Amino acid sequence: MSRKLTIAVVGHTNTGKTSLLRTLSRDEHFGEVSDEAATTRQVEGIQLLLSDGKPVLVLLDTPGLEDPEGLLDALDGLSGPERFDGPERVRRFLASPDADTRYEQEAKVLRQMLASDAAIYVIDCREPVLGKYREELTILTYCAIPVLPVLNFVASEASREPEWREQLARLNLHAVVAFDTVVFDEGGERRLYEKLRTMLDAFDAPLARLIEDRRRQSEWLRRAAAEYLAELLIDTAGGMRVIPGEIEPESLRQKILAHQQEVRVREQETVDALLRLFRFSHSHYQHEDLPLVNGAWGMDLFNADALKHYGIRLGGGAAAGAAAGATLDAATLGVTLGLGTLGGTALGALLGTSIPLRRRLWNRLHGASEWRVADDTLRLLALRQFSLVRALLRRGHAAQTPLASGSDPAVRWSRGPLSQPVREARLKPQWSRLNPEVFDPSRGDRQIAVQRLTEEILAEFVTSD
Ligand SMILES: Nc1nc2c(ncn2[C@@H]2O[C@H](COP(=O)(O)OP(=O)(O)OP(=O)(O)O)[C@@H](O)[C@H]2O)c(=O)[nH]1
Ligand SMILES: [Mg+2]
Repeated sequence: MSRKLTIAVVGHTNTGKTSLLRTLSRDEHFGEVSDEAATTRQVEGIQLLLSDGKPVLVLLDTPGLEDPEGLLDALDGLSGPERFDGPERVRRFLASPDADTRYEQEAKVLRQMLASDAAIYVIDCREPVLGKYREELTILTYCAIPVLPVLNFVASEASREPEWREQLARLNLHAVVAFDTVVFDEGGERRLYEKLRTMLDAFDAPLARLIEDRRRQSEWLRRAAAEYLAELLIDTAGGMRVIPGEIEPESLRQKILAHQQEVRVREQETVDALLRLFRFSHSHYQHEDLPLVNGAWGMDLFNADALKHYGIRLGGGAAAGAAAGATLDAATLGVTLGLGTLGGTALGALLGTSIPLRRRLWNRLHGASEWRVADDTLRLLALRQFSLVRALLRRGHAAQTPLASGSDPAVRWSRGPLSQPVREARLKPQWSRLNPEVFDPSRGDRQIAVQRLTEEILAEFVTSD
C-alpha cells in the first residue's frame, strides 16, 4: 500500500481537535488553539513522521461543526423517494448551493471526511450528552468511513466519561479512547493507534510501525534525558575552585559568586537541552534561579569516601577526626611526615596517588582551601531536574499552562548519602566541565560513572503504564 493513511479530526467546535494534532505530532506550533469557538477555519494537515523522517499518516484538522441539526435536516431533505445512501447524500449536498453559503464550514468538514480513510471524533466529555452530538455522529456515519471517538478532558472533575461511553455504544461506536490532549499519556496514545489499527486493516503495517516507533522514541527520550542529568550532576559535583589562604573578604565573595553563577549557567544549559530534546520552546517555561546552599570548603580531602578512594585506611578515632575536616594529621595518613618541609611532589610520591590529590594536599598545607557546591545543592539540583523531566514526559504539546521547576521531596535523592558516582565525582576535578583547565571528557572512568549514574536516574523515570 503506497497511499498514505489520511485521518480527518472532526468534532464540535472547541473540543480540542487542534490540541490533539499538536500533541500527536509533538508540534506545539501547529495551527491555532484558543478558548474561542471556531478558531480553526480551514482544513489544515500535518504528517506524522517516524524517527527516520518517513511520513506514516496525515492528520487533517477541520473547523468545528456548528449547526449539526440544520445540516442533518439538509442532508435528509436530499434523500427524497430515491433513498440515496449516506455517501451519495453527502455528495449531493456538497454540490448544492447550501454547501457554499449557509453550511460552508460544515461542507469543508464533509469534503475531508469523504477524502479520508477514517475520522477521529473529538469529544469534550465535560459536556452533557446532547442531541446535537447524536446528530453530528449520524452525519459522520453518512460518510461511511470508520469513526473513532476520542474522549478529551477526561482528567477534568466535570468529566462525564461513563455517560458518553454509554451513548456512543448506543450509536454502535464501541471503540472509544480516552485521551487528554494536554496531559500527555503515552499509554493513551498507544491505545488510540491500536484502536485505529483494528479499524483499518489495510493500514495495519504503517500503524504498527508508528506504534513501535513511538515506543522506541519514548525509551530513547528517557535515556537521553537521564544522560543529560548525569552529565550535569557529575560536572557540578566535581566543580571546584581553589581559594588561596590569604585573600581579601571581598575578592573571596566575588570568587564564590562567580562559581555559583557557573553552576547556574550549567543547570540552565541542561534545561535548554531538555526542552529541545522534548521539542518544547522556552516560551512556557519558568525557570527559577537555583537557590544555592552555602558551598562546602575543602571537605572532600578528609571525608571517609575520599580517604577510602585513595586506599587510605583509618582507625576509628582518626576516621572521625578526618571526616570532621580536622587538620591534616600525619596519623590519618598512617605515616609520619615532617609536613612543614615536604613538597607536593614528594608527598604525592609518598602516597603513590594521583596528581589531584597531591596538588590538593599541597594546597591544604599552604593554607589554600577548595570551594565547591554543597551536597544539599546537588540534591536540590537533582530533584528539580527530575521533576522537570517527569513534567516533560507528561506534557502534551497542546499544553498552555506554564511548566515550572519545582521539586518532588518524596524521592530517595532528597536524603541519605549521595549516589556513588556523584560522590566519586567529588574527588575528580578532571571529570567536571566547570574546571576547564583540567577537564578531560575522554576519560574512561568518567564515562563509566556517567553511564552508571544514567542507569540510576533512568529508574526515576519508569512508566507505570
Ligand atoms: N485542560 C484541557 N484543556 C484542553 C484540552 N484540549 C483542549 N483544551 C483547551 O480547549 C480549548 C480549545 O482547544 P482547541 O484545540 O483550539 O479546540 P478545537 O476543537 O480545535 O477548536 P475549534 O478550532 O475552535 O473548533 C483551548 O483553550 C485548549 O487549550 C485538554 O485535554 N485539557
Ligand atoms: Mg481548532
